[in-house]
Amino acid sequence: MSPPGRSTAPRVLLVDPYMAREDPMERKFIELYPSLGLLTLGAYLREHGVAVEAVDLTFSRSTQPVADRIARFKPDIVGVHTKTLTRERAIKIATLARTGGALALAGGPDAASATYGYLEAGFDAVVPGEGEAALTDLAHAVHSGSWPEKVAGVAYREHGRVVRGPPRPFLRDLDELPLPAWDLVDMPGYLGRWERATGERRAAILTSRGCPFDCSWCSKPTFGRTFRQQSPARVIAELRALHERYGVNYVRFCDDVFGIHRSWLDDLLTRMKEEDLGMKFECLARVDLLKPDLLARMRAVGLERVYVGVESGSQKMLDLMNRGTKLAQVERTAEALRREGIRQFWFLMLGYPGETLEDIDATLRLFRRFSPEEYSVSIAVPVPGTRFFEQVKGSARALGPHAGSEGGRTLLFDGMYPQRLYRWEQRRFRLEAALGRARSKLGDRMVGRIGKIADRFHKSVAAPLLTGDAPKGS
Ligand code: B12
Ligand code: SF4
Repeated sequence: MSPPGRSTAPRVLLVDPYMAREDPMERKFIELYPSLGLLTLGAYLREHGVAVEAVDLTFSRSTQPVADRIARFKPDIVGVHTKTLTRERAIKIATLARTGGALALAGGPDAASATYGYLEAGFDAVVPGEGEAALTDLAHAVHSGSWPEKVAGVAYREHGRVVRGPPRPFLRDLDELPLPAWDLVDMPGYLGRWERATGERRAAILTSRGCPFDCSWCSKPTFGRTFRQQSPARVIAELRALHERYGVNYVRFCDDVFGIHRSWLDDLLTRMKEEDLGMKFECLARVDLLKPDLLARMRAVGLERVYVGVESGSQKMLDLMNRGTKLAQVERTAEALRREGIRQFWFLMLGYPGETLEDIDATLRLFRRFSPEEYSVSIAVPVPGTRFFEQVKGSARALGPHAGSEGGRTLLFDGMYPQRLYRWEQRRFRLEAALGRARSKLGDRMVGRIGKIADRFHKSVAAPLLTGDAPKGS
């Protein structure tokens, strides 16, 4: 691939096609962080003799920066990070790569679950799993003129079907990963944006890969149910580097589930306290792991906000989702979070098969009882590869090109009730959240009365109309 006379190091251009201005969610949440996958890939490649550059389109308006960089850097490989939301743009970048004489390579969650689609749409190859070692080997192979077929962990297309190279085992020790190559992206841009919005310099960090739990709707195409974590010492080294190099004073732990092993977390918290970096933090965790005494410890070390997958206020639904959590644990955790003054962000899900109006009401009652500071109520998305998808695939509608915006907002399979009912239910949660916020101004009695009127209207007018159970003539 590379012309004679070029430097001996292979060249890889990494691209994040995500553009914040086009993310429908972005209007609500200002949560922008560079892709940790790409930063780690970049650092690992460098450590293994590959020249790396990156184009992160997060703050861009077009793909022109990619075309410009391909022309200047002349990479052997253009490696694109993929999410369903950015699929169309990723495909456009594959064309730019091939036009520029580079191998077009896709990796990341969407290419892992739709490998064939990416290959058919113009990518030469896909890394559907962990990327560091596979991409390093591929870069050296391509640079020396061979084709991906010999490289473990790489998929490509041959005679119209996907051929997967030999399987590649996961990295055994995550401590071997170098610190992310933050210099590849516009860290001052990200940090400045956070600072303007919150007064804090926020960055993301990952301490583990994978998740051993088995929620039936969760898609985990890259790491499956495996779980590996870095040592607390390695995590501290990364926190220190972020603090010293970039003045970061707030971190988001981006693990699928933070602190799965209590002894590990206790060790990390002790070290964070000793290190005294003065950093606040937030994380996503499960209610069964967040014991009240642990929350108190975490609060003392700087925990500000926790994302919790509450999902439903009905135990029957939690069981159907194979969530492995109990309502009593949700209640205990929500109470402890309130007591400790830690912000709680609840993830709730509507429309999962088996859910009745009574189950939705139970979720609303739970929400009303605890009034989390932040929340998101999505409509269950049957992602291919999950048990949920298998259950509803007969009626599932494929995620369209705007899947990122549809996912979670639109009913993508034949659910128990019509689409309009779920839209209405989402509005009920919005009203409930607004009432919760207005409680201090309106007082408990007034909020209670409005809530009761809304409930009566829902039960006697809206629900029958929206589900089609309205008496004739109504
Ligand atoms: C942390 C996180 C976030 C954070 C930070 C995002 C970021 N910039 O990294 C926040 C909250 C901001 C976020 C936002 C969004 N996220 Co998010 N997020 C995650 C989460 C929990 C971890 C991501 C991560 O760092 N993983 C660890 C790294 C090491 O893994 P990785 O990125 O997959 O990369 C490895 C391999 O995939 C591969 N690889 C990746 N890219 C490439 C490229 C090449 C060329 C190669 C060879 C290999 C390769 O190698 C990497 C290293 O081994 C994942 C779930 C998950 N476990 O992956 C969801 C996840 C990635 N997010 C998802 C979504 C949908 C979003 C949003 C689109 C939501 C929205 N706003 O609508 C946005 C998009 C924002 C963006 N910038 O892209 C989905 C994507 C699903 C899909 N098929 O598209 C996931 C999988 C969650 C899920 N199950 O639904 N997210
Ligand atoms: S939803 Fe969370 S806890 Fe459940 S399997 Fe997925 S990552 Fe693990």
